[in-house]
Amino acid sequence: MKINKLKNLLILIFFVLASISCNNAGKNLNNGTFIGTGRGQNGLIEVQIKVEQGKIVDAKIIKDNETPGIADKAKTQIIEGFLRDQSTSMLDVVSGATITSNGILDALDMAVAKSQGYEPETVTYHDTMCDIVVVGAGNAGLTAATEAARNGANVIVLEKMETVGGNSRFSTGGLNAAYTKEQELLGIKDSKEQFFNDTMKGGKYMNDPALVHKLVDESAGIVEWLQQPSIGADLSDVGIFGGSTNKRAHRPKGGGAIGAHLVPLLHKAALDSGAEIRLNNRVIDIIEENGAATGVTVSYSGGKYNIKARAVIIATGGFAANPEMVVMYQASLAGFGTTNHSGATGDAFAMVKKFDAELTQMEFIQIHPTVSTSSGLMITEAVLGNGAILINRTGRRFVNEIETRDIVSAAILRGPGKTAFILFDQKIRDSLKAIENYAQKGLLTEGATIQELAEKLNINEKYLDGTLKQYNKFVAQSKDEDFNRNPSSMDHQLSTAPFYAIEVAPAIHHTMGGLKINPNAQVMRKSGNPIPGLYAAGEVTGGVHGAERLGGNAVADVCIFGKIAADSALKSIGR
Ligand code: MEZ
Repeated sequence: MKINKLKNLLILIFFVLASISCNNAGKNLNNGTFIGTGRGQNGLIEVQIKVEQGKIVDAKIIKDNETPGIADKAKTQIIEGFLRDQSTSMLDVVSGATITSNGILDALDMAVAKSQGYEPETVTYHDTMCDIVVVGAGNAGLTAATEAARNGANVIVLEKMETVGGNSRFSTGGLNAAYTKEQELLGIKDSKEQFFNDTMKGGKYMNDPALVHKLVDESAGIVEWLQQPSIGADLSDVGIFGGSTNKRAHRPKGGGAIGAHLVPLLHKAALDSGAEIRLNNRVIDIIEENGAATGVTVSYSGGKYNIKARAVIIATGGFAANPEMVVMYQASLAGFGTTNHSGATGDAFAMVKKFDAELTQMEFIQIHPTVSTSSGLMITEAVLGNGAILINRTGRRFVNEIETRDIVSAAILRGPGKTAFILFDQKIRDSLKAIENYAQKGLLTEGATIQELAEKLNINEKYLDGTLKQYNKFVAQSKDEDFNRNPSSMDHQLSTAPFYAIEVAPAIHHTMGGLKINPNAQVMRKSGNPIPGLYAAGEVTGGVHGAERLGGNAVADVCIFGKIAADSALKSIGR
């Protein structure tokens, strides 16, 4: 137990340092040669790093079975970036080679962690028991673990990856909540009813209304819960994403990325509350006795073991990084890249078959419209929400930029070259911290004037100039006569030089379908009854978002239903 606590602490320190600054990650390194492994497209990838005087002086891939071609670009680009930054924290996957890229990044993380004294292989696990097992340490799992442990349950969290955070590590946008103190302070008028209606409309009314009511009703509460001093989140800035009538996406001051903010805080809160987090521990089976979930079987580098538990919470995320499963449910998405981390492979679905659990709406898979074509990095919808426009290669707007993602993605894919440019000015850059991350990565094309930008983008400058004049007129009159864009996302005229553009195209982002749950986060059987002892939260579930999820509703979903799953599990065990 002590070794696990120490391990958790070391990982937490590593994660916090890595998330504060890419340069800090090198400060704790011990000299020597360290090997790390990650899972690529065709098996394990092995990397070796060399540390001298606390600095990484060499890094190379020493074993892999990746298919030559685009994977080579990922190998070169990531290793070069890693040596330059001395960390993986600011590196992105290479478009078209997501699984390979994530495998290399995971392997480098492991080698760095080892150079900091963390040796996962030294820990041995045995059969054990606890009150609540949480499967997955993204924000849904970490929220559930925090809530369960601080209410007295003995909690073990099992995470198959090397680090906590799952996809939540990459979420940038915000957490949708209505009727909050933060909105009131900013003079934003909103209502739970409007939030409910927007979410149902975005989901094409295919959502489970009972789950949406729960999401909406608990949203202001979760903003408070996350901001309580013992967790310490800052959700004081409020923006808007596609499909929302009002500004309700809560995020850190200045528009910083919400994932990098919440993951370390929830990780620390879970550990402080007494939850034990076991990384590199993959759940391979859920134990069933008389129809109830009573524990899990876990696989790790030292073998297999069982944990008996009084309740199991599944928080394993979606399946957007499993191309076979994506195509099985939605053939039209063959060949699309993904914004997801490599662990989002939908492992839970096979494990719940024996319970006769119902899977719902698996065919509803979201593509995010604005993923950088040069880096594969998702460009947050907050850039559009804060006032940027989308233009095509003729320099013209072609869609209401803050429509739902299916509509914006389809419009981009209909256009010339199937890509578009997000265009904004210095004022919008100043309004959103997340943009600095894109600037540091060299994703911005900059023009001192609109003419210069047009030239760099190879776009007719007269058309581009005309587009901006027209859009600025719409901002001034607070009415978009061309595409009827929501004026809440038209705060600024695009007139403050310099001007910027990022080329983007759609990629798979979120799997809306999954385990059917009731509003208490109990997993449902096909018969319509809840499965005793089995709870689920976050992207592994289906029904909250219907056919299309609104930006900002995922972070709300994972935190709200993570907490609900814990509360229901606590109740079932009499805590
Ligand atoms: O909820 C999301 O997926 C989201 C807001 C993503 C983003 O564009 O930042």
